[in-house]
Amino acid sequence: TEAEQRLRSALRDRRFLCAYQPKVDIHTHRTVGVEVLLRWRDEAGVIQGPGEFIALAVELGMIDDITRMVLDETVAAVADIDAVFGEGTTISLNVAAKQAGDIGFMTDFVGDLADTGLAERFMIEFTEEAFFVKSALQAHVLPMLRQIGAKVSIDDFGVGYSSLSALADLTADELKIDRSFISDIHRRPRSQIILKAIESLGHALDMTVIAEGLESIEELTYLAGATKIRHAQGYYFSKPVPLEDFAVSRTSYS
Ligand code: G
Ligand code: G
Ligand code: NA
Ligand code: MN
Repeated sequence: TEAEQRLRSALRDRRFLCAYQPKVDIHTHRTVGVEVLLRWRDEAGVIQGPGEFIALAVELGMIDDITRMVLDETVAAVADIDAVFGEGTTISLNVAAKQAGDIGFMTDFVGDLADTGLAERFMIEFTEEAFFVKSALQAHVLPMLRQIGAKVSIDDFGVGYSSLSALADLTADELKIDRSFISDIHRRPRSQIILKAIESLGHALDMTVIAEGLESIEELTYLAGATKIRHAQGYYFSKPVPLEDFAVSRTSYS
């Protein structure tokens, strides 16, 4: 297909690049981490989100190469990441659901991560969907990551179908609440009740709880005043953009 051709040529011509989005402490406004999000420079030079490309890459078996490329680029950028966001900032990478259950791929990936000598700097975000392959994660993948000192995040929490059972069996460091719960939270009483329940569940299980998709001061004020959620990520602080677009140091967002 045409989309397939574009994907293959983008990989060949190195037209993929990494965008970075900070995770910020909503009380101190200090940057606590950064998520790496794949971008693609189209034929006209415009930077595009992955859109359907991630799903297509998974389908075509190209996602493993893409994931390695993201790891390589990020490792090469560590000094610059530290310069922008602060020394030792945790760096989060996404792994697709299908990869999470592929023990061969995950073994190689964890090996690559260990070889960088920087495994302790990294957090791997698995979408809730990945927790469908719970037994592989629990028995193999999470212990391997823990062994090398990398952290684990449960991404997009609350919108999948296995949320609570995943939490029962899997140990993760971070619980990232899906942005559908954060959007206009100050005006949605029923969502507020659910959000608070998720937050207390996460904290009771010893996880860092982070709100995804924070866009407005009203949402921030609500989170800071009515919940114990400490971390947030979203357009309110910064869109995901290439590292060189952070013109000034962003160790904090006050
Ligand atoms: O900005 P946003 O459009 O980046 O991302 C859209 C989707 O693509 C999200 O679900 C995100 O998790 C996913 N995504 C972004 N970068 C990567 C990546 O490097 N690997 C994988 N597997 N998914 C990614
Ligand atoms: O990995 P994950 O599926 O969580 O990907 C995060 C997605 O959310 C990316 O597509 C990223 O660009 C997007 N995103 C990050 N911050 C915001 C925000 O404040 N609002 C919205 N609508 N999307 C966001
Ligand atoms: Na993510
Ligand atoms: Mn997410």
